[in-house]
Amino acid sequence: MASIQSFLALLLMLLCVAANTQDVDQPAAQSKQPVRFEITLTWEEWSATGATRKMILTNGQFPAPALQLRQGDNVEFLVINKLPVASAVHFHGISQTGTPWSDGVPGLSQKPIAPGGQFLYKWRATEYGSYFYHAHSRGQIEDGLYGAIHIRPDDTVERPFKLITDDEDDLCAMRKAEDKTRPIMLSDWRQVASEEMWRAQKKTGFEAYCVNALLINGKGSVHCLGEKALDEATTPEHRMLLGKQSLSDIGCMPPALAQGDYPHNLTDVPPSFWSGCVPSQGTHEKLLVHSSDKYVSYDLIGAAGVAMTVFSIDEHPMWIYAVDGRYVEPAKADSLVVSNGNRYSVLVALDKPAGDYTIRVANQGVNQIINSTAVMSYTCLLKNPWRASIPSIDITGAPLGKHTVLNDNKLVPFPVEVPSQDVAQTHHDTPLLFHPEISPQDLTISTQNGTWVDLIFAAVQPLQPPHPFHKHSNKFFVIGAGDGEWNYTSVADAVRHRPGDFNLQAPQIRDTATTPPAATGPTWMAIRYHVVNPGAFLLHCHIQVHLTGGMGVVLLDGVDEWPEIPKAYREVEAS
Ligand SMILES: *[C@@H]1O[C@H](CO)[C@@H](O)[C@H](O)[C@H]1NC(C)=O
Ligand SMILES: *[C@@H]1O[C@H](CO)[C@@H](O)[C@H](O)[C@H]1NC(C)=O
Ligand SMILES: *[C@@H]1O[C@H](CO)[C@@H](O)[C@H](O)[C@H]1NC(C)=O
Ligand SMILES: *[C@@H]1O[C@H](CO)[C@@H](O)[C@H](O)[C@H]1NC(C)=O
Ligand SMILES: [Cu+2]
Repeated sequence: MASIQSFLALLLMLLCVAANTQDVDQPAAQSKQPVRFEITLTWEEWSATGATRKMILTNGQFPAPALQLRQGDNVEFLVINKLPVASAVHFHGISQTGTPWSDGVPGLSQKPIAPGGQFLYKWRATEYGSYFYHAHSRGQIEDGLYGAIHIRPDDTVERPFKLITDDEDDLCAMRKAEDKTRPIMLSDWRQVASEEMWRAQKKTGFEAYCVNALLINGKGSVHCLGEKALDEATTPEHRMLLGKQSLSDIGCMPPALAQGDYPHNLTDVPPSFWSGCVPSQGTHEKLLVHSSDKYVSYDLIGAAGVAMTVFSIDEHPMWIYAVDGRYVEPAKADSLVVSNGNRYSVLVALDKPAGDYTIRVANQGVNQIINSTAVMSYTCLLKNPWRASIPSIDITGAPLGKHTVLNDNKLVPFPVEVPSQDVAQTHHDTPLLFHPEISPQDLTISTQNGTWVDLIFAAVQPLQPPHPFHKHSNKFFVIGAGDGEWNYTSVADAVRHRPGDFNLQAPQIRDTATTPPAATGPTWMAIRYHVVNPGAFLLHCHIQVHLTGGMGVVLLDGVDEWPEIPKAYREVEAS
């Protein structure tokens, strides 16, 4: 009996492998030919939400086309800039090992690509998983330059799906779902272009922390929730900040809380900055699934400029199996927060009656109540009559019914990696938002190659939102976070005083991690990374208005092993 069972299991496995091979769209034999992409950027009218504005189109599309790669691929990515302004493209989460000149940060790793110019990025897809590419010039990410990247893991990389089930059939279906994983880009949209917002922010002294729509794969609508719905959704947290005021018609917190001790002037606030809801109906994203597949996999990509999105699919819990392009021990949840810059790969069992299930996205911050929807639709001829699916979250992202919210802090990498305890330097940086007096030296950290570095983020002002910090080049370990002031000389010192706030045994491995919110008092977060890739890399908050406001530092990694810049890159005038 046992041997028949194992024979069947083996047979299923073989069938699974055979089926997988058929799905492969590139030759199985790893060719060393680079995979070439070419994108042309243009500035054109586009109607993402039913309302038209000028946006950056990539090969005439928004969002930019997705890149499908295999681990180990050499990539050549040509950017042709037909925008009226300079630009550059960053490959978010790609380590750029040995190719720091292809990281795409103008003024740091390259010269800006001038209007009419082009630039050839060359890099190797050393790691598997979900990434994305986006503009890294001024606020251009908010004008629509972003597209998904998926790097299919090498066959030798162990998948974590055995931790979900030992049913061979299911495992096979999960592997197939992973091979066909599809991006869901979560982003936000404003009625006005980023440069106009920037001018308005400088003129008024106010940060543009509200948007006009949330988008799912570039699609959405401007939906005016109305006073009644907004009132009903207003939480005690909102009320505390609002005092006697109420949310604007776009669900936005009014400008009661001026940040920074410099002049503020409300006279020149452009329409739609805080208020002015003009409804418009765009297209609605529809994701087709087949129950015969048993599972579908999505790469949730946090491409928003400002919004911090809660994601859920009605009646469909998700197995979160990778974060920032690294496997984790799968964790089951009904909703999760996808912060700006993060990627979560999720498996969804397709075991519900055929029908249409609403995908819900909502902003989590107190800055604004705004939401969006898409639909996951089982392709089946017999699905009518259909009922509306049961909402899993409300318009503020709060869970409804019997519901598990992903506890991000409890995720465990698969496999676990343990960072060194031999730390060469500790940097304690207060976020630099709106601190123009800080000298350039304070904005630069120089490291020696091969050393380990601790970076402490202290959120000290009252009423700080969570800041999703993204590090360019290699991933880091999130080793600790907590409340209160950081008054320690090193992590080792802090561990002695507050061991419960640290995880050095199985820390998460990410390229984007979010500081705890500092609503009523200070908080901190500690990350540790190994300097392995000499070059100039940015470390910054991925909330776009925080980055343009100055919340970033430069890591001059491995200055002792600084690379020789290839002649071709040194000479690129990019014009
Ligand atoms: C506010 O801006 C307006 C328009 O630019 C200007 O006329 C006014 O003097 C400013 N007020 C203050 C207090 O600076
Ligand atoms: C936000 O959620 C509400 C309630 O579920 C829904 O009616 C509305 O269509 C959603 N907004 C958008 C833009 O999808
Ligand atoms: C930098 O250090 C890493 C880790 O020790 C090593 O693998 C790499 O080869 C070094 N790079 C250079 C250019 O020396
Ligand atoms: C650090 O601050 C905490 C309060 O936040 C205090 O209890 C502790 O004594 C301080 N530690 C040091 C080393 O100053
Ligand atoms: Cu921030």
